[in-house]
Amino acid sequence: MNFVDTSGQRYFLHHNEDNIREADAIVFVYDITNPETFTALDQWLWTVNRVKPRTLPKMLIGNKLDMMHVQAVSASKAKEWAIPEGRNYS
Ligand SMILES: Nc1nc2c(ncn2[C@@H]2O[C@H](COP(=O)(O)OP(=O)(O)OP(=O)(O)O)[C@@H](O)[C@H]2O)c(=O)[nH]1
Ligand SMILES: [Mg+2]
Repeated sequence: MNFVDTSGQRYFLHHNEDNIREADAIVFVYDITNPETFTALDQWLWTVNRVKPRTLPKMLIGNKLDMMHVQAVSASKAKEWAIPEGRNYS
């Protein structure tokens, strides 16, 4: 199994289409202390959905759980994002 770690920077968004095309699953990771990383997910999802069938397995992970004391994106908000299309949230 190969894992491809892409840059989260917006500049690279459209430079990832080959990686996305070859993927069997996508893991979206955001930083629970940084709302911008959460709002950026929509653009990533849009790009993924544009090049792959919407049925591609997807998972959302909230990173930096050790920083819960400065959490800025609630788990319920993350679940709201994840659930509509059957995406898993961990
Ligand atoms: N406290 C804490 N810091 C973390 C955790 N994971 C990553 N970091 C820190 O967050 C910063 C960014 O981590 P990266 O792994 O570079 O993040 P990235 O999403 O790969 O960033 P790009 O590749 O630039 O898109 C670094 O300073 C890491 O040490 C975590 O679980 N907890
Ligand atoms: Mg990185």
